[in-house]
Amino acid sequence: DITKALDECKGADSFDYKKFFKTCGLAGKSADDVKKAFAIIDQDKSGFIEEEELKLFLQNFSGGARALTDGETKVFLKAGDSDGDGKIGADGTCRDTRWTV
Ligand SMILES: [Ca+2]
Repeated sequence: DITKALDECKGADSFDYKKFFKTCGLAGKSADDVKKAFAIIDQDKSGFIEEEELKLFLQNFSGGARALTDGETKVFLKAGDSDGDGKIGADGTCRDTRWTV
């Protein structure tokens, strides 16, 4: 669940997106559910998840959660950025993301 997932990565540089998705139950969810999660992370509704939004990723789940470190954000972004433009497409199909678990 979410609380456990957040607890597992509360230490700086301990965030692992695969582990997080798995623990919070996002892994194996339908494309529609993933799309909903993307819409929440994409706070300015630009259709893309930019580095700054990704940095605050954990706070979308809990207001008291920490921001990701620069290193964690870069790894997370790189993992999901399929075309290397520095942001992650959050369009209807989410086909632009390589975040798979
Ligand atoms: Ca955005």
